[in-house]
Amino acid sequence: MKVALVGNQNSGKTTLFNCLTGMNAKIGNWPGVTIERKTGTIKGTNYEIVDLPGIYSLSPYSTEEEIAREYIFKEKPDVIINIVDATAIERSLYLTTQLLELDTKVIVALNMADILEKKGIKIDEKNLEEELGTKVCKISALRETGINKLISEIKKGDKLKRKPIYDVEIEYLISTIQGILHSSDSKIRHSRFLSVKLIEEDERFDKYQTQEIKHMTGLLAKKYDTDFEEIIATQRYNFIEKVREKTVIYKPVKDDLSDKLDKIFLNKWIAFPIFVVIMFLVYYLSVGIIGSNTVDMVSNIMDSFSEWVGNTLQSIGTSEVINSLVVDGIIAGVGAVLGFVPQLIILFLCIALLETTGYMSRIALLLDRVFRKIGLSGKSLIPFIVGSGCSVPGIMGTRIIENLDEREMTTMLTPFIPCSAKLPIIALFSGYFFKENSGLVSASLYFFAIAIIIISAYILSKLVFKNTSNTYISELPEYKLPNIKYIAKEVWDKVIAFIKRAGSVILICSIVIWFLLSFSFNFEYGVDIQDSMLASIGKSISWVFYPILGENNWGATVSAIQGLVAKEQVVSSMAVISGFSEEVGEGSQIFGNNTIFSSFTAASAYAFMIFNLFSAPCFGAIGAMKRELGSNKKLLKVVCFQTFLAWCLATVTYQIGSRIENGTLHLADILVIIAILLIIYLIVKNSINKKKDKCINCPYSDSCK
Ligand SMILES: Nc1nc2c(ncn2[C@@H]2O[C@H](COP(=O)(O)OP(=O)(O)OP(=O)(O)O)[C@@H](O)[C@H]2O)c(=O)[nH]1
Ligand SMILES: [Mg+2]
Repeated sequence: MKVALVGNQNSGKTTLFNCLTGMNAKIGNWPGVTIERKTGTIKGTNYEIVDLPGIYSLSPYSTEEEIAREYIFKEKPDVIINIVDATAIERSLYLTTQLLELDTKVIVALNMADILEKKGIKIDEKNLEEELGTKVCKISALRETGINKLISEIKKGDKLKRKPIYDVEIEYLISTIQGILHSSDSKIRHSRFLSVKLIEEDERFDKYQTQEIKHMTGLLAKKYDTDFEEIIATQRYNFIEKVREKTVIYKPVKDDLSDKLDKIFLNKWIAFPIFVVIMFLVYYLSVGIIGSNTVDMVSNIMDSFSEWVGNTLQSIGTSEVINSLVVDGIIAGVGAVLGFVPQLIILFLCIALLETTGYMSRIALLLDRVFRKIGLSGKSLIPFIVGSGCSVPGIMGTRIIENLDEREMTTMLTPFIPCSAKLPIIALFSGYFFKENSGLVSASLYFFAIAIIIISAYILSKLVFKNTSNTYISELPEYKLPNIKYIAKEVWDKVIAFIKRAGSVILICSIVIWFLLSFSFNFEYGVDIQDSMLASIGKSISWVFYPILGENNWGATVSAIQGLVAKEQVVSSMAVISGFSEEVGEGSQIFGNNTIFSSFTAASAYAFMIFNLFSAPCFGAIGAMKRELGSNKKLLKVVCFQTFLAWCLATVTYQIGSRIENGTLHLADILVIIAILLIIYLIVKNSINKKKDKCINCPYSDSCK
């Protein structure tokens, strides 16, 4: 038996899936969490159950909606459990009316029963069952109530008779078309659904269309003065309204907390400052407070551990090479990254809170108007916030955006948001160079990233992605108290994934870096670090970073390049390289005196962070971008754009920052730079306008596009 979970976004499908299967699929309080189907088995049975992305109708608009529709039609589930958010019944029943047109058995699961009373909503389950002509079960997926009854309903037959929805004439036309369809193919499935689609003249079902059906539809169409798509939709809504009147009673509730909170969080004047303060707090807590308190402690533990391992290895008689591999390579590299786990726990905790409480959707709505002006949609913000944990799910989350140009632009810009793997870089540099202001500096990078995203989106929507749509966000989830179990699981999963990466990718890279540092190209061990393979490679390309660092620093160069493997690897590599320099300073192991990195200044540190923030993301995220962009050519363009932009921004940052540091920044310089930028802007704008004029007058403009 195959059971499919179908319902609107954010109605609780995945929560029910987890409850029925005992699995741990990702849930979240915003629309579009599930973007791929997930299969499991209902506990205590052998029924296969499939969790699908949320849909609002059976006519898909975006990629993940297509997945849900495909499953229903191609995989032919035996039972559809239609999850309906009982607190928003009118909106949810639209899909229900479509599902009831299929030949598949449908059970309506009225979810969120636990909060109905608080919201003053009373639903007569039996009556609703009569009105819809299908089985209805009141459940709470979160509190796990009503679940056994739901499971027992899956086994039973589908005895209730579906109710007519439309006018008598349309119903008559539908049954006539059903007759025609059956006479040409006696085994045809979903004939009622198909007939409605043929009446609506939906192009996707053209292969079933015949002259006879067209003729009959045309005759009836003369009676109505609008097209059938609209008539069908209106009659569905009329049906839903009648059902609601007969089955739902609303009692006035005095204080709806969600409304009250929205008066604050969506207030015209204070909403944006609140967002800034909240994001500042996220970074202040994770990098600032927790960072400054844990960095020394963790580095002391690591020092003692590596000393102990070194002594133990020596005492059992290992050779110098092996000792160095373990202590200077593996422990230095992996340890440098693991030291940031306490900060990451706080960052993950904050992101999970923003996601589950429903605040993230408020920020999306808040920025919707700004984003739409620059060719993005408010929905783009969801990938951006999910991306502060990791870019990969952020990039995959772009599937919820219907418009192709908006989606590709969001895919391209999501890696700009500082992800958790970039946090070690930010924490390391800001902690050392900006000390008590480290929280402020880290938060500044987050807002800098948003500013660059807005500017890039504006320019890209004018130059490349011109067909953006102006879709707007129409749904706001309720504020919900964070579910401790869920948050703990989220944080745990992400921390474990981070530690696993340290134990695999970072470990292997550390060994490679140790090898390249320990040997020269003649394979001599123990050569001066400046003669090592890594130094030779780094020196040949370090000129690329000269404008960012103000010097040819091969160590920083090779470390930044390793960011392609994993962004944490930048820190790990710096730790291994600095361990190889003569002396390692107290508490400031990487930037202490006599290390390769001791020449870093605040300006080059900030510029280096900027480069790592905006340059091409790690291979994992590049792979995700390839999947979403669907072509290597586009991917190459995107990666080049990101890296070139990163280099330019970092160069400007260093050039201005170092002049501020030396006190040699002249107002005249700034004015000349602004004038140059203005001229470039005018030239670009002018050439775009010229191209536009040319296109308007060109006879091939349509095919050329
Ligand atoms: N109060 C209450 N909240 C619930 C219930 N079921 C789910 N939720 C919450 O509703 C939100 C959405 O749950 P999900 O299971 O992610 O919803 P979904 O339908 O899978 O959403 P998409 O994957 O985005 O389509 C989460 O915050 C859940 O904790 C319920 O029975 N009662
Ligand atoms: Mg889901």
